[in-house]
Amino acid sequence: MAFPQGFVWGAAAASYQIEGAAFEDGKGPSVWDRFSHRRGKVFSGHTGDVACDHYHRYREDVALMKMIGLQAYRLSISWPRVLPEGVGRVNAPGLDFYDRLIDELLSAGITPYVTLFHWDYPDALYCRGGWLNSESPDWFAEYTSVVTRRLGDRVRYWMTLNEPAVFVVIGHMDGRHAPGDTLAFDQILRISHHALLAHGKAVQIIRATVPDAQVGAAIVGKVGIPASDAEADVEAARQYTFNFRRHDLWHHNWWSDPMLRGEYPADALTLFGDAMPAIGPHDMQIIHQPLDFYGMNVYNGEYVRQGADGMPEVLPLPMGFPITAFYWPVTPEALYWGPRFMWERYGLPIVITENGLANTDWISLDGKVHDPQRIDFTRRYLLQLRRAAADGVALHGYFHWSIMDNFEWAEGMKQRFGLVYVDYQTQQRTPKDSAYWYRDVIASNGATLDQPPAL
Ligand code: IFM
Repeated sequence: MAFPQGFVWGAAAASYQIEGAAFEDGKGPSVWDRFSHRRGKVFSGHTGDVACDHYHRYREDVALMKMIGLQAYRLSISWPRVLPEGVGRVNAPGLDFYDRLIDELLSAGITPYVTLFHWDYPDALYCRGGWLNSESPDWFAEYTSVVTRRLGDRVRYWMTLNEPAVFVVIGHMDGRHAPGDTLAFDQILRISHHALLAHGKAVQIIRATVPDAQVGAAIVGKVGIPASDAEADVEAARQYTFNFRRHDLWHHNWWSDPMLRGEYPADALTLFGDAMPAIGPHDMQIIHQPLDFYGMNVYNGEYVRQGADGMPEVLPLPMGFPITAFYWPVTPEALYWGPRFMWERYGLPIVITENGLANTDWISLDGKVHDPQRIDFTRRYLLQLRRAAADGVALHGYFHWSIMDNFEWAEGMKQRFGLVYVDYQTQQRTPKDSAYWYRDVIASNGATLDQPPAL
């Protein structure tokens, strides 16, 4: 059985994680350039200064994408590479890089899907208050306009923000990601509101500058997986996914209800009370812009049943449950229930903007990289996604995270997520077994998922 006709097969990466050239060709510093150089912030002092050197090796990387048969590639733009001070002066060599990359992709027959913000925020703007500053949505709108006016004649698919829950909370409240702040919850809600306004303004700019644009965002959040087929457990998993019981923003609908319904979830507003920032009379209208697809990053979920008190209850994982090198549980059903719940709630075609496995891959004595776990992980998840399509969920496409090993934020180069192995000393690329396996999956539009892979 194949995926629906027209389903898009891709892979993804992000600017700071692969580009390198962190201080070249007029690029301004980002908060990640600063943070990764602070002692003790990133595993073993790793930085993205060079990363995969994609800035210089993008032609080789696009050739690898073509070899794998990717139909689409999700990339992100480094804001300070394009606008070193975040606003104002445009850095021509920075913009030229993306111009060349897009042309290279198109000439390889690969459709670019561009994310405007995947966390490398201009340090110059951070020094002006960053996302706390009420001007920050306008800064993002200005940046968006510079990018879309240059690339919009060739790029049709756009995403505004990647995983706002992560850069807002892990970056500004937990301090484990750049910029490394530990702000109070009311400040976090203010940042979150500004990020949503930035999204809305950016969508308006994209619509005004790109003919026939297809626009979304890439959201991450809890996914409840019903512990059984019983309707009570399905409902408990749905409630767990969408209902607010604690002061956390790790719910899809914290971001997507304002974007797609023009309102914050009512239970969250009650719970957060006075911590909420003042909301301007037109704010929700600005945030609530029509979108074309629902982008979601899915790595795992939690098994939920209806508890004795009628409330959702998360089941503890049994001892020895499969986990990735990141210690994330392997829960393939998340790629069934996540898309299904979002489709039910928002009615937009789903794009899996990220999904993949962190592993401890290395080059074997035979010179190849054998990664049977990645193949098995991806096969299990994709079979669940295909089940969602069979059950009527409209699916647009799937982007594997990641095309190549890269700088995994606070984990540095410790976690390898790539279909292509990168030797960070030599910058040599080696497609892993999973790259060849994924090539066959793409070529068959998913039909080969039924065949046990030759391991
Ligand atoms: O590498 C990250 C990516 O930047 C955002 N989503 C999750 C991935 C794996 O942690």
